[in-house]
Amino acid sequence: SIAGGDEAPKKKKILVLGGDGFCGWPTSLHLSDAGHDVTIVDNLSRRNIDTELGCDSLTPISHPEVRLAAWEELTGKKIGFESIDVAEDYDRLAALIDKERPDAIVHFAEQRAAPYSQKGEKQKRYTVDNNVRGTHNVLTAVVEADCCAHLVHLGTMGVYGYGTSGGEIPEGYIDVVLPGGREAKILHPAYPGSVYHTTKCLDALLFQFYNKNDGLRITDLHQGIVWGTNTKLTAMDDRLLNRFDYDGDYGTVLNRFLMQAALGVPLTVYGTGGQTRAFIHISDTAKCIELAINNPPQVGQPVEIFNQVAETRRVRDIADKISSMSNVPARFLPNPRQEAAENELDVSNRKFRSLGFEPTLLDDALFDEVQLVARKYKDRCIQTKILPASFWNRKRAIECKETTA
Ligand code: NAD
Ligand code: USQ
Repeated sequence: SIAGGDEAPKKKKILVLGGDGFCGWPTSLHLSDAGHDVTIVDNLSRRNIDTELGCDSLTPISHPEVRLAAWEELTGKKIGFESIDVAEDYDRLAALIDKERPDAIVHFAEQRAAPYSQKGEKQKRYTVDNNVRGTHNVLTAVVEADCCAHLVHLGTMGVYGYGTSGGEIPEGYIDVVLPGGREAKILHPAYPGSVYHTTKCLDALLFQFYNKNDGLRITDLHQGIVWGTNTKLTAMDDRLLNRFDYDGDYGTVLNRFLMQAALGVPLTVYGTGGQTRAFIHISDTAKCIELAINNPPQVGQPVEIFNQVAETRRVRDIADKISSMSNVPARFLPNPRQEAAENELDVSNRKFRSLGFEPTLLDDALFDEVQLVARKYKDRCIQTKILPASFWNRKRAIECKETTA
């Protein structure tokens, strides 16, 4: 059950791990704007990976110090910043949690690109080490500090797998009859489709254990693909701009298509484009996280799981829509990924809806905002970074390289 009734929204002390990233930055501003006392914890690894990949956000993003000073100058509100590697600097993370005793910890601080996680042995190992270790460090630090922080983790719809369930995907749990006849509610089976998605499944088991063993209050948000760039807060000033990933590793499908349309580059549809996925706008990401923070699970309640999605769409339908708006054709590429060519996807988002979430839909004209941003910064695009650059296995790599050579 969603136990919001007895805990009315109040000013909370919130740590936002990964608060310099694409979802974390607008969420930090949203929470600060709502009156919460926010501190960002980030090791800037995402900015370093840009350097490693020879690519950059399409939008010019300011250094965290500049961003935070601009926010204070414009609103009078202060957001703290701690440069801590959640996976590597356990002692500093634990000391921060012990000192601050936050009411809530929002955990975005993971390597989040499926293609990057499949790129090679270095990236596979980094993704597992960074994500699983980071999550476990946070859990251990909360237990050791004996603080009652509510952990709100950004998980993924990808933990359920695509095309495997046949019916509506529930919010986290399914009812089963175990061998011997006992009825039980268990986590939905995990069907990850990349090393990255696998780390989110491993996170879920860590949450289940720490919830059961130590009584931690945890909400896991199974989020769909986030699209859009700016929220009304990041659009207030150029120094607050949010990042826009467009490259083959970090760019996600809808933003990539909108950017490609703005540049007149054929839309990169992988395979038949029959993949159906869940989507949510960046403004709704921030609003849903606020709803989750304001509605923590009760002590003793199992891990709360919400599906953080607005709607589901098929990749080729999105390409058709953007093609007809822009007159830029789609280009069907051999799929660099190992995934079902076609799948249906029906997802419940009843819990957020019951808390008042009114999702922004793809038809709501926000495409214009993304395309305006893409057009404004199109000279920053390195066109050679648009094609896929990571392959799920050797067979996929050979097929793709032969076609795109
Ligand atoms: P992002 O890469 O833009 O942001 C992640 C942030 O975490 C970066 O600023 C990075 O520097 C930081 N970080 C990573 N490892 C860290 C560590 N060990 N210590 C400290 N900081 C660290 O990613 P995003 O798109 O903002 O995604 C945030 C979270 O939301 C991720 O966990 C991701 O799995 C989840 N999510 C994202 C999407 C999406 O479409 N972007 C969809 C569903 C779920
Ligand atoms: N795709 C294309 N063309 C492209 C890019 C992608 O056809 O140019 C296809 C992919 O093959 C895939 C689908 O679009 O079938 C989605 O790919 P994506 O890169 O937009 O999203 P994904 O890899 O699933 O990952 C993103 C985020 C990740 C988050 C996940 C939510 O990077 O952090 O967990 O979305 S979900 O997909 O619901 O699991």
